[in-house]
Amino acid sequence: MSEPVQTPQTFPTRIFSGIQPSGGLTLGNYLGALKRFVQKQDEGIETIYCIVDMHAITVWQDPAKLRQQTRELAAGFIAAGIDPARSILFNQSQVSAHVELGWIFNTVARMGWMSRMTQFKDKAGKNSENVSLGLFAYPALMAADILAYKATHVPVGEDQKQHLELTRDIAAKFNNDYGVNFFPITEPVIEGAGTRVMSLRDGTKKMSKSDPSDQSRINLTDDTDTIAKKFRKAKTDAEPLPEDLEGLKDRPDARNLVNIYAALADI
Ligand code: ATP
Ligand code: LTN
Repeated sequence: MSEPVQTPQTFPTRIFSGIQPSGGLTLGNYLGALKRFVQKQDEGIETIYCIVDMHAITVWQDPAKLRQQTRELAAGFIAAGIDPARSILFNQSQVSAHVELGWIFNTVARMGWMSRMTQFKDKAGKNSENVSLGLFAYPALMAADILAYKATHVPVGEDQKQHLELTRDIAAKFNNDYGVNFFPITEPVIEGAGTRVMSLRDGTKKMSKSDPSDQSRINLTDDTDTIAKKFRKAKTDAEPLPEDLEGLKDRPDARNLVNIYAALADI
């Protein structure tokens, strides 16, 4: 892959991030993404947030449901504290520049780079001959989302780190191939507790809005009773909590609950 170059000072600080309207928001989305989106907005930085519907259709979506989920996700952004007067909030399919630049990046990204993307491998599984070409090209469209706005910083959860490294490689290769300094080398913003919230049923798996078990996640629309019940039933182990972090090392389920507590209590 191309050598990453330093972010030149010529690019003003600008935040961009996106969430797919592929189902209801989880506590993982809130702690890993939304909460940080709001913090960046409140710091007075220029913030652009996108409902990435073109990414959602890389797997089958019922059109009427997708429309509904897009509206619900917009409501979720606003409920979490995104203020449309201070942040730009929109859906991806309304701005054709995303797919236009996405095509150009399909010519920049290499097959080898794309084949190493673990999210594709996880989502395609044994079915890789039968998934859409869009699912494979997904990270090039994500790079286009970010670089169409020359965004310098992207807050995301831990699971998106590899996609952001690919975004840096695409920007560097484009700049290098054309002998320009056109795109910034974007920095991921993945910090603090809650960047990787795990399933309440299995502390080694990511909490996900697409997990078949509703018990595995906290939905942002769950009521207080349901949330308390899910935490009480969450998988743990027989040991008491240790004195220090080191003691949580090989205890993924207990570690997850402590991590969630730390993220919510800001400690
Ligand atoms: P799915 O689980 O169905 O793949 P998702 O919940 O990951 O979907 P995305 O739209 O892909 O939803 O992710 C939106 C944002 O939420 C991303 O920045 C992602 O990193 C973050 N995120 C998702 N799940 C978690 C999690 N369990 N912990 C922390 N951050 C998460
Ligand atoms: N792939 C991301 C969603 C996404 C995104 C983006 C995140 C699409 N485009 C641009 C940050 C910046 C995911 O969370 N699965």
